[in-house]
Amino acid sequence: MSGPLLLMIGPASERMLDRLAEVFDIRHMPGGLESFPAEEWSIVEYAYVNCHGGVPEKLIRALPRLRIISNYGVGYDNVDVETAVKRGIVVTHTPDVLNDDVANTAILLMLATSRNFLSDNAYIRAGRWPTEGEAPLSSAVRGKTVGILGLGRIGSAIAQKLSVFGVEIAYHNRRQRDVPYRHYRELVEMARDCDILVCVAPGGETTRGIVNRSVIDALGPNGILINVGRGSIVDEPELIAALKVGRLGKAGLDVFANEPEVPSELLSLENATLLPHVASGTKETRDAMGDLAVDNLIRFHTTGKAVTLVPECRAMQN
Ligand code: NAP
Ligand code: 8YV
Repeated sequence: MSGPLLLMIGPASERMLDRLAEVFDIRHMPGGLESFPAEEWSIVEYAYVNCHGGVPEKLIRALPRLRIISNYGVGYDNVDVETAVKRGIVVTHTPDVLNDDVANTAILLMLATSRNFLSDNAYIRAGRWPTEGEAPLSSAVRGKTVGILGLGRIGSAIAQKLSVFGVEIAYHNRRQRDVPYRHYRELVEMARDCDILVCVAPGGETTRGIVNRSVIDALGPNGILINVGRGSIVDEPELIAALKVGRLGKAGLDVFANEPEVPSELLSLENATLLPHVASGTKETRDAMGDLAVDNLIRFHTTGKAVTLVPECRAMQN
């Protein structure tokens, strides 16, 4: 293929590669910048990214003609957007198409965690039912207060789905929204008032470690922490310490501080329900995310305008 060179950072599906190959000359970068021939750095205008290492400042600086970075995922804390904006590089992401599955995963995690489904599953498989009798009782979500950290696209979908569970809903955002749920200016106050805290805020410096020891302690020994946002939002060592001694009741986690590594202490805790970052991981949603990531590149190439720019870049296309 003789089209413009497209740098691929991270995996893409066959469906995506087939469409991209009709337009671009695809080059993969399997192991960092050094794995990509230096003589081609100066001709790259298009980049696709799907990995947590992402596109740091060093990589942007090494590609002087870069014009667009298409991120596979709605969260773009893996891309140095500030440096990209300064260089006039458009950054795109894949919002909305994953709201439903990510919200479903948050609800599944919340129910599985409060109802002890994974430890009950282990209990029956270990043959303990006939010998030890009934498994320990779990806790209902009905009548509880669920605090949502990050009432945006996905957080709102979670709140909507929660409406059939008989729970009270509260939220913490920096800005109050016109919604019928109680807004808390301080996260720690919301944690004090709620039974279940669902984190679905973005990663990055403004949210790093905001679920800290004070927030965890405010949630308390009967509290449940659910995280489908980013691992960096939660102080992971503090979370583990609290789960170990029962200062926090339980946690359901889809995201971790240093993925794909998960601390062994967390793996051994029965009061933690763990998923390997699969909240958007259905075939249908991943296809929709892939279609949008490819649309952004092809539309930008053919019309000069991408489809779903991150907020920091929207002014570039007006
Ligand atoms: P969104 O629509 O931008 O919503 C994010 C919400 O977080 C906004 O309401 C925002 O409100 C709030 N927020 C941002 N910074 C905050 C801060 N410092 N303190 C308190 N609240 C803050 O984003 P979305 O589409 O719902 O996605 C949210 C995040 O979910 C993504 O960024 C990604 O990290 C994560 N995600 C994870 C998976 C997964 O597979 N586990 C899949 C998809 C998305 P204010 O601006 O008013 O504060
Ligand atoms: C991942 C996500 O992008 O959209 C996001 O922000 O975290 C997920 O959908 C997906 O796992 C691809 O890496």
